[in-house]
Amino acid sequence: MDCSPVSVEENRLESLTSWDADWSKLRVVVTGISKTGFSVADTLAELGAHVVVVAASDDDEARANADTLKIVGVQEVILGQDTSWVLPLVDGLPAELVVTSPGFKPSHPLLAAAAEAGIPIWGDVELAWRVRTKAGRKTAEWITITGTNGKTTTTTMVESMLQAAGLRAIAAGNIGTPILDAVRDPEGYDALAVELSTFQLHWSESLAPVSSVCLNLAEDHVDWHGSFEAYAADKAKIYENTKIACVFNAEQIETERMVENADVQEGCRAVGFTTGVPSVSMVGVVEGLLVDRAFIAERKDSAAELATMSDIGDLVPRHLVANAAAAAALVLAYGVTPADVRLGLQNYHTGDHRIQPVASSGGVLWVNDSKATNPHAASASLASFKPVIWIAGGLPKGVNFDALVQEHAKRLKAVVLIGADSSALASSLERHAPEVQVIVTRAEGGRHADADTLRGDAVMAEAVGIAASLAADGDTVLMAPASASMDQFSSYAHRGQAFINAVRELLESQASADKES
Ligand code: UMA
Repeated sequence: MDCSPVSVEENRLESLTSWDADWSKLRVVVTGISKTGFSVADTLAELGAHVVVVAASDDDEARANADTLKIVGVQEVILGQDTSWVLPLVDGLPAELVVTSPGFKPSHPLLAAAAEAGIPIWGDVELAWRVRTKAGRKTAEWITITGTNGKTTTTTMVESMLQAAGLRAIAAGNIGTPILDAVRDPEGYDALAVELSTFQLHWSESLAPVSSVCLNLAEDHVDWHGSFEAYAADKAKIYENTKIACVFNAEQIETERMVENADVQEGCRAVGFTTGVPSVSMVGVVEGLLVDRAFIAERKDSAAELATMSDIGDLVPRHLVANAAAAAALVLAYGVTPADVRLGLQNYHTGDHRIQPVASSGGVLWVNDSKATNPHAASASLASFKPVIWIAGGLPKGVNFDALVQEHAKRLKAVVLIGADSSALASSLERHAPEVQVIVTRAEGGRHADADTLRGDAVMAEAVGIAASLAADGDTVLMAPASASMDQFSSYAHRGQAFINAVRELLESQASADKES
């Protein structure tokens, strides 16, 4: 392989700042062939670039994507673990650009070789920013959201508020829809609610959002970034070049420091969000109302009502209030009215069985995330709470729980295992969270028979009872099984409903016992 320094035509990449620029025959290596890699290679092929895709995966999905990409004009697709370490040539010459999927660490040999050879590396988000303007299509403003926890909720709330204001808007980015898919929409959008991971921020330079937020900062993804400092530095990039408002967490000084150190556009303001009473230039909460003390003329001595807690939901945990305050600040900066902030919150639904608060009693929050049928989904909900009594287990589908347990061991107070056979999860817990108490329900093994779905209800009632005996003020009991439901329930909805019923029955019986005593 030739890794000698490349002669990128001076300024060629600098001039590539719109869809209509001259991308033809640009030699690009794209890493990854999943969501991101596919969207990047497809975009670049349409732009006339010469593209070689490299990915370690060689499964059916990767091969199907490779076939499609070749049809749309991608030069070559190289699949397989061993070949994925090597930076390939394009048209027999060194690449002029690498566009990487977020899953590739900067230390990955292919990226390290590109850096060594002086080849610029972008992420899909940098590419999307550069192609966002196109003659005959609307150019969307971007509202960007990052943070260790709560990104997806806040991004979805922003989307809902923008849509309530009658704008053509969509949530994209780390949330699941690749940003290039949103940018390439034929009609175009007025605004995009863009969830960004640090992996994506790391490879982004040119973004200039209308408003931006880092919701919070906690140790995460250190393996990818190399250190917590490097992770925090990439998170802070969210604020660079912001045009109107950098929104920070007034309860976490680190995010305010990021704003102070950011290079923003002339006139951009720092706006705080808080779950407490807001100071001037903040959105916060006064007597159960979400209020704006940042975007009203009389902010020195008053605040304007945006919404009530019941506009957000029946049961509103603190982190959801924080997310709503941040989302409100982001869209108010863009010019959305208070009435549309309220309407957006009213329209916003996390949906049944997806991180659904079920009850709050004696300082214990009960949350149903039956839709978390795999470790990744469970990870997202575990990340929202601490300390957690975790009800988990079920049909494991052969997945590995080690990474999930390792990542969240510190937030676990206890684990209650359901499922006909949760030995895989139990052994991960034994290895990676040996200090955490694990209690197994007395479920018998085997699949349920249709006539026997009551067994699931009994299992769940037992799990809820155990969790209640362990829970104390400030704890969250989270049912996020990280596994499918079919071993003991007819569906994830049945499992979720069993949890809801069991919690309600338990709390009712506790309340009547309290009354009697
Ligand atoms: N690959 C390699 N070698 C590597 C790593 C990956 O060859 O060392 C290849 C795989 O074989 C596969 C592809 O790269 O072909 C996978 O790429 P990817 O891991 O970047 O995943 P995508 O499917 O492209 O999804 C990514 C985000 N995933 C990650 O950042 C890990 C998705 O966020 C995002 O929704 C999607 O782009 C669209 O923007 C997921 C995520 O877990 C939800 N994000 C993390 C988080 O939220 O904590 C950051």
